[in-house]
Amino acid sequence: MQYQEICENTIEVVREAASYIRGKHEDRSNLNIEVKGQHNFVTEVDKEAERILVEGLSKVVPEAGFIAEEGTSTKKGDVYNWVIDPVDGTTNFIHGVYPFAISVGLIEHNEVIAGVVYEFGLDEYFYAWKDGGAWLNGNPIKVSTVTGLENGLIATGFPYTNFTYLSQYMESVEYFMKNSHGLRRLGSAATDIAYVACGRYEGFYEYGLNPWDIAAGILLVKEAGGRVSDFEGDNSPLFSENLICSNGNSYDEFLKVIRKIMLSK
Ligand code: 2AM
Ligand code: CA
Repeated sequence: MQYQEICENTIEVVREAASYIRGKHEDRSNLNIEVKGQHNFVTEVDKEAERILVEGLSKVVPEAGFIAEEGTSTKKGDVYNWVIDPVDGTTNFIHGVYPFAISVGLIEHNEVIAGVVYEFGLDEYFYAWKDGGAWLNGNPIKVSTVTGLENGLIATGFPYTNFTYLSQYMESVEYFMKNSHGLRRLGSAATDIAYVACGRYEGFYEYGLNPWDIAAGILLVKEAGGRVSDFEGDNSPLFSENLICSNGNSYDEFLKVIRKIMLSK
């Protein structure tokens, strides 16, 4: 497998889907919005964008299967699978606010080997391939070098449908309000994670995540020199449904805080 070539070909397929989504975003007045679950929406744009991605990516690695949010393909690969979110941040897309993003990762067994996050608001392509570093629009990116969460900006996603851990989560919000530069919640997990990779945020955490929200981001952060795990510290968090990621300098402190607050009671 030529990981770099796969990554470059993936970007071309993402460009096609992005061009379709951009056109639809300019004329959102007639969107056909369906409710998928509590506070969870899907539009015909998500579905058509996913169809474009599945069709294009099938040519990039023909033997690969798909784990795609809208279920366009149920093909499962023995070794390789694409993990796809055609629109991450659909609620933002519907309301006409940024960011929202396309997120595409390729996994070999359970390891992400190529990833692309394209964020529409700032027209930014974040991408990485295994052992090839992380990149933003052609330039290498690195996580920040800030030490200490109190000197950092932290991103998160609010629970929107799974409120099981809401009291612990609210405690974590209070903690970061008091012990960091601030807390941000932009509404697209893939974008948040890409922003950790390029050093804009020192850390990101959320529970109730799906693999397609985080697959590409996991590789971006690793290749940019940062660390990723679930709330327990397991560093293969793709299917864990919760994630922390941060720059290398702040990770140990971040994990300690999240573990203490989120896994209490
Ligand atoms: P989606 O737009 O692809 O569904 C984590 O917060 C992820 O949950 C988001 O990236 C978003 O991805 C999804 N999500 C779905 N509904 C949401 C909502 N009402 N608020 C926040 N995130 C939501
Ligand atoms: Ca989505």
